[in-house]
Amino acid sequence: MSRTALRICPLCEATCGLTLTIDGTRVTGARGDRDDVFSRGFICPKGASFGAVDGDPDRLRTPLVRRDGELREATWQEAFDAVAAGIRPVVERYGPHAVGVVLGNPNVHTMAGALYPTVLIASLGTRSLFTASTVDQMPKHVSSGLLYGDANAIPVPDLDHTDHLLLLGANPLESNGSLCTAPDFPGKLKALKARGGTLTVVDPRRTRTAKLADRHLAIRPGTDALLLAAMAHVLFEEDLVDLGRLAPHVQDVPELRAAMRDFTPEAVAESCDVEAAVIRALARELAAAPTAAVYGRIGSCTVPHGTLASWLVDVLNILTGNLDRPGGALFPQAATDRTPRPAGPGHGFALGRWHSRVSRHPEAKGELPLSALAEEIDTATAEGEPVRALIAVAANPVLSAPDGDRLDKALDSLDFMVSVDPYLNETSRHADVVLPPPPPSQSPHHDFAFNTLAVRNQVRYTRPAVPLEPGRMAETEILARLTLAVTGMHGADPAAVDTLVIDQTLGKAAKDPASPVHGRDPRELAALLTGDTGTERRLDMMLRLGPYGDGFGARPEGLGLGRLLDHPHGIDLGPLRPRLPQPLKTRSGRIELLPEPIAADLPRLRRALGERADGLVLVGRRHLRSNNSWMHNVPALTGGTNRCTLHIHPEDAARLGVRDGEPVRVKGAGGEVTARAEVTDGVRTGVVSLPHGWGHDRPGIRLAHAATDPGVNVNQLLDGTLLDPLSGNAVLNGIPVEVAPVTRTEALAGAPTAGAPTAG
Ligand SMILES: Nc1nc2c(c(=O)[nH]1)N[C@H]1C(S)=C(S)[C@@H](COP(=O)(O)OP(=O)(O)OC[C@H]3O[C@@H](n4cnc5c(=O)[nH]c(N)nc54)[C@H](O)[C@@H]3O)O[C@H]1N2
Ligand SMILES: Nc1nc2c(c(=O)[nH]1)N[C@H]1C(S)=C(S)[C@@H](COP(=O)(O)OP(=O)(O)OC[C@H]3O[C@@H](n4cnc5c(=O)[nH]c(N)nc54)[C@H](O)[C@@H]3O)O[C@H]1N2
Ligand code: SF4
Ligand SMILES: [Mo]
Repeated sequence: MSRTALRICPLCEATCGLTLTIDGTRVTGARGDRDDVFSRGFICPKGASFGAVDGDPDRLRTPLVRRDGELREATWQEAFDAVAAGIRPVVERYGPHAVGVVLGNPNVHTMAGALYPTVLIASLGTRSLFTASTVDQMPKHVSSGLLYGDANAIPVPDLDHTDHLLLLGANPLESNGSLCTAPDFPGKLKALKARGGTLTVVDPRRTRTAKLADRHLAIRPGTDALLLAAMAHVLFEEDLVDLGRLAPHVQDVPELRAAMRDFTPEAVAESCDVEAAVIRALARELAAAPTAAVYGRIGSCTVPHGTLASWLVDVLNILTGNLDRPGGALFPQAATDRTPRPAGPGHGFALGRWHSRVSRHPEAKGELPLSALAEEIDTATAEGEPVRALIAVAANPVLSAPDGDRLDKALDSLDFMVSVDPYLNETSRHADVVLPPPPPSQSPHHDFAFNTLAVRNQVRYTRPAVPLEPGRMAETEILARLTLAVTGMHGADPAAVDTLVIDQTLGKAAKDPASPVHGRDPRELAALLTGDTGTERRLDMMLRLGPYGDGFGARPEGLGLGRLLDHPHGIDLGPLRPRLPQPLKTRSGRIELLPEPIAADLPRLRRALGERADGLVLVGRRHLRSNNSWMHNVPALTGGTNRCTLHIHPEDAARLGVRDGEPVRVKGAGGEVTARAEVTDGVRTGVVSLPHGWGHDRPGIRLAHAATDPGVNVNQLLDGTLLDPLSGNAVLNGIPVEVAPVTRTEALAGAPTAGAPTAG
């Protein structure tokens, strides 16, 4: 006897609504929910494999606690006792900064990850915070922080309405989009073309997205900032700057014009490998389009000038009047956003309020670079204590961050480590305690983060599709108990964490003149909250205080949890709308077009004008049926073209004597790996490509299927020293490598090679 249940897909940023088929407690099928107000039935192969991902037999079912050197099954009580006993002495003896916190990508895909880590970090008081953001989008946060005064104010391209999209370093046909939540991104690009719009893709690889484009520019990796600066130069030079209605909200236009003077198309052409005439055409097309949006992602962020490139993306949208207008790039307004405050000067955005101990990296958004995690553990300095204990939540930095081998050793040297993770993998194998969350079918879902990045305003919530299995603990409760255990309140009622947050939030709102509950009694408000769990009550509170909320009765037709539950397929809140100047929180109250830290970094970009390394550089790639480091254990999603092979252009292969299908050695500053070559003109000359998230061959992991075709860890080629200085973001693309065929004798010696065809 099967039934169906709705579940928002947590497997990528597109947030599609799924209809799950459930037999007993097992998810046996998944299809797109045609009535979902946002995704309208769209599904991809990962979503279709929801049941297999959810029911993976290698998922841990009980906590593990290390005893006599071995991780053994334990009760939740024993596990949290061990956490308190492991972390508290480190805090008491060495202070809170000796406890590191590592937050990985899946935190943005769970309600637990959205609601609890901030409380954990604040109550622990540690500055040793490392997250996936510094191997991903930190440059965009920094550029938004500097331009708009709010690191989370990220404009999103209006995919459904734009006439012209310039897309750099993104491959949404495989990734399904990022910092731009759009179910059926491929369909939206096709619709753009069908309505007569144009798509330009800038990518050193001829990706599936590039194949869809009207124009594909195979840029040299790492040079997008130069290309974009030259486009800004042309806009000034040819008098194409037109801020339109943005004009009263923007400052520093003349200063920007002067700063762009040296970046002529002719000066950047050779570095970028894009002809000057083409760069001029790009700028003219952008200015001429009725509406247009420039959008950059991984390939524009994880490079040496990541912050400058991210800033220039917005600069071009601003100079052409496309920021904050339909068809351009707009600021979404999510249902759980804070009460919008009246427009006016804000506190601005500060960078470098503290520094990492060893390499003196500045903090950004309260975080230190993930690239520096290993050295912060394994290097003693006079500055202060190294990280001696670690709390990792949904993070696999041994594969995701530079120099996994060094981190692997560093993790082994910790006094104590706890991982909240469903798998025993390359990182969690080092933990003294592993706390496994339930599979997604047993968790509630709402997208706090991705709704602030969505191409249409909407709100959806799905309760657990399957009840918690006996012996399981909700991830929200795991994180609440973890917070209590590490802050000296071990054993207290986990509901206390929610109560604390609710009291604080309502207390603040009651004092805020802009809030619909200004002047009301916070206790009376708290009593009005609905929901079966603390998590639901917090969602109810955020919805009711939010921009569409019922204001606890002030706007009776507004949103709350009850209304959301009445609309299981979600509530549409309309297209993105102009919002400026309200989102601005800069000290000037305007868009600060040429902020001082950016101006101070431009000389570095100017120096890059003359640079052109002649060796090979490596870029990454994603595959539709994968997700970073943790989805190689699902047979339905591996094999075929989802392989850890080295893409290399036929000309480079011929020059180096590399043959298709044969093993090649790839050497970088941090180490070397051996992978099978895949000779293809899908990658331009001078560039090779390996995907990340592979290398499942370390001892002690429990990933039976992944271990049959482990692949190699591309991040071993990095030594962790290459960073974008403003954001601390790792350089993961455009890294210099040497490639050579593995000689016959070496091959006979039988080193395992990534990408070898597997049996069956
Ligand atoms: N070379 C190279 N390296 C890269 C990238 C690249 O493009 N190239 N991309 C970078 C990017 S953009 C990112 S975001 C990072 C991602 O790297 P990480 O932040 O390490 O994220 P994942 O590999 O997605 O998953 C991390 C862990 O979360 C666990 N997990 C899965 N679901 C859940 C859950 O519901 N709850 C909990 N608690 N845990 C869960 C998984 O088992 C896994 O151990 O990798 C980065 N590394
Ligand atoms: N199927 C699948 N989907 C995913 C993920 C996954 O692992 N698999 N990961 C998720 C995560 S965490 C993220 S952050 C997003 C990322 O989403 P996207 O940004 O779309 O990620 P990629 O597919 O890696 O695309 C990056 C592209 O940049 C190109 N590139 C590399 N260097 C340069 C350069 O210097 N300049 C330019 N212009 N291009 C360059 C690469 O060739 C690649 O095609 O995807 C998310 N969705
Ligand atoms: S596109 Fe993303 S959210 Fe949609 S079904 Fe696929 S993995 Fe899930
Ligand atoms: Mo990411």
